[in-house]
Amino acid sequence: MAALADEMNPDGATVDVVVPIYNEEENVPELLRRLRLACPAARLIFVDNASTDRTCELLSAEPDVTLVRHATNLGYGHSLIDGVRAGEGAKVVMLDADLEYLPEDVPAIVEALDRDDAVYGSRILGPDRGDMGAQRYWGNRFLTSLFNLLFAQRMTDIYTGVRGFRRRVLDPDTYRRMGFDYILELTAVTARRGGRIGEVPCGYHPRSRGISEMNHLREFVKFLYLVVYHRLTR
Ligand SMILES: Nc1nc2c(ncn2[C@@H]2O[C@H](COP(=O)(O)OP(=O)(O)OP(=O)(O)O)[C@@H](O)[C@H]2O)c(=O)[nH]1
Ligand SMILES: [Mg+2]
Repeated sequence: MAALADEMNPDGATVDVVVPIYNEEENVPELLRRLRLACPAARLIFVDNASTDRTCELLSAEPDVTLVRHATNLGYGHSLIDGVRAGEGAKVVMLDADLEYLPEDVPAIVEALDRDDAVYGSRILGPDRGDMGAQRYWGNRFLTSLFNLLFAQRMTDIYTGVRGFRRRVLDPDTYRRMGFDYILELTAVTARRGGRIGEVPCGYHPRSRGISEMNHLREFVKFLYLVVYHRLTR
């Protein structure tokens, strides 16, 4: 009991949900509603990456939300790292803000963190894998297989947008990659520590609102470089 109390936030939450967010004003109301329903006991930590729309205005009006604000765009990875720093829960779940991933899948990740230090939501194991589109599906399968080969894991979906960690395996001061490539670094460092990265099925509804800003080809090429780099150096 004392150990559990040590792992809690001051407000009693043992789970932090970290949401990196950038220009998602259209998604904020539904995201908040569904997150509160799905994870009523979690601390909700949003990291705004210098949005230029009303994202911040909407979030700052919510008393139960912890809002971290970047004055300039510091990258997706930097947002996740700052979100982790802002919380204290023993379990941390990172969830994209654009509702491509389901807030309703967070509780299964939290539960699975009782078994593994890291648990990723897998679209491949979930009911919506057909919605990924051929390019994204095969690109992700290829990269995940390469990662498995080099890091002795059995993952199916490394580039998912929902993943959880026991806080004790996260080390915010040691990461160097601050963009989308942070996910590769984070996953590689976690795997190199010897832990199995578990998975649970997750849903996936490709973005219907807001604008995708990510350059997938550039991230693909960067991944190839980084996966070999991390295997050789860390
Ligand atoms: N693109 C982008 N997204 C950011 C940034 N900072 C935080 N985010 C959030 O990170 C999440 C993932 O970004 P997306 O652009 O949706 O990336 P993605 O899901 O891989 O790409 P799509 O499938 O095209 O949506 C979203 O919830 C964004 O709001 C940023 O600097 N750039
Ligand atoms: Mg997205």
